[in-house]
Amino acid sequence: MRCLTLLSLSSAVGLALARNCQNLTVTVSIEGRNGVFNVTATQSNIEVVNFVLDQVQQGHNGTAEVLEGYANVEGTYNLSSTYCTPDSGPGKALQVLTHGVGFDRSYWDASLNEYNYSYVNKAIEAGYSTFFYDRLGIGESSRADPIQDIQSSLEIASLAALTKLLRSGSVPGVQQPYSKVIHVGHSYGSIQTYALVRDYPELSDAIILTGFSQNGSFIADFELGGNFVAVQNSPLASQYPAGYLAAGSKSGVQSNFFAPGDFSPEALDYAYTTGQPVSQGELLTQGGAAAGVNNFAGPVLIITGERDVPFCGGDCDLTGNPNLPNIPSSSKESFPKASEFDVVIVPGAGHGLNLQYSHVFTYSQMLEFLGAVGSGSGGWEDVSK
Ligand SMILES: *[C@@H]1O[C@H](CO)[C@@H](O)[C@H](O)[C@H]1NC(C)=O
Ligand SMILES: *[C@@H]1O[C@H](CO)[C@@H](O)[C@H](O)[C@H]1NC(C)=O
Ligand SMILES: *[C@@H]1O[C@H](CO)[C@@H](O)[C@H](O)[C@H]1NC(C)=O
Ligand SMILES: *[C@@H]1O[C@H](CO)[C@@H](O)[C@H](O)[C@H]1NC(C)=O
Ligand SMILES: *[C@@H]1O[C@H](CO)[C@@H](O)[C@H](O)[C@H]1NC(C)=O
Ligand SMILES: CC(=O)N[C@H]1CO[C@H](CO)[C@@H](O)[C@@H]1O
Repeated sequence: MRCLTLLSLSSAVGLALARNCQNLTVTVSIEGRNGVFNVTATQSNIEVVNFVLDQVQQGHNGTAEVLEGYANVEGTYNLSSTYCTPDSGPGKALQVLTHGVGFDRSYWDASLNEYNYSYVNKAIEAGYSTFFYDRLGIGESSRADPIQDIQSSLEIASLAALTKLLRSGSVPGVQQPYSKVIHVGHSYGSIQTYALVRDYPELSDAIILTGFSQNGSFIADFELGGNFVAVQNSPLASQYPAGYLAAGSKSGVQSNFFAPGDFSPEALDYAYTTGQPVSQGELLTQGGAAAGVNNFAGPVLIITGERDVPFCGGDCDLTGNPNLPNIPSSSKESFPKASEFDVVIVPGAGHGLNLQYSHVFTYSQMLEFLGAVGSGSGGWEDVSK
């Protein structure tokens, strides 16, 4: 299926932005070293809350307490995706976008307010192609066991396999191999992007980690604040098996993704009605996945809302350490070889950056960063590399 979308832009120039988008199914054959957990799929809201309470006990590692060992999980899975180029043809580089918990790939191209919040539109306008996909187990992508299969390791393997296919021009519908690929994540998608370039540094030319830090002290706020219920008791019941947790209320979504004063009620409605659940396997494995020294040698931008709950406990600027300007900056030590390492804190923003008023600032910072690191020899349009 192919379709041309014409979008009127409220930009100063008042031009019509033409983009060419196509939905694609990409099949990946992958293997991950997953945890084996002594956990059963939650069947009721009470079991969901019990699961969360087992995860968040202070001084405990709830994951280690149910970990029995590791096993290789392998399989062939479909990733439901959307590929967009400027109307004029393939962009100067391809941005691969990985969404976080609570959303599917539409997070990057929200129809809210006539696509006014769409990051994809901004990236296309700046001359990039974009590829965004539903993570394994989410949205229209393949399902598998939500505890033993849908975990960080297998999902990171899927992002690596997808990137290799895109780089070699082996995805039917993607007209050309891209020699320059940028990876952008949000939240859990940033965790996976971090792991991707740690484990396969050659697969990316630049990364942007949005809604991210490596400080794991605040994940309990997110798990409790989400007011999670069993997916069986949510509007998504027919689309997911037991073992997924869904937001139990709009207030849970507000606590986790929106900061006071930075959003419209319509944006909160949109996030709630388009929301997607999280698997128990993901909750068990997200904490440990963005650890370890990262020898990625390309440019790195971390951009996080000042009032981000899961990664900053609601205040990224309060570190108690005069040498650390904000919590995400502690990742500088994790990237000893990065050619560029920048951190931007979005004033007044919560965790769900793309759906808040501050998205205008967020996107301009992201695209400015890419413009700066992609200029000159070896830059995005230089295909000699
Ligand atoms: C791609 O799939 C999404 C999700 O099903 C749908 O909303 C969208 O309209 C499709 N886009 C195109 C270009 O077909
Ligand atoms: C699995 O967990 C249950 C409690 O939830 C416990 O009774 C059982 O002994 C555990 N099994 C193993 C093999 O650890
Ligand atoms: C992937 O999707 C194709 C159709 O697009 C289908 O034929 C195939 O069975 C699917 N594979 C899996 C692993 O779901
Ligand atoms: C908790 O335990 C898991 C499994 O051993 C490990 O991967 C993770 O890094 C640990 N988390 C912390 C914060 O120590
Ligand atoms: C996380 O951030 C808090 C607040 O700045 C700080 O007290 C704590 O030491 C940090 N933890 C880690 C593991 O960096
Ligand atoms: C990305 C974008 O164009 N955002 C605009 C959405 O609409 C608000 C006001 O309605 C503008 O301030 C943003 O610039």
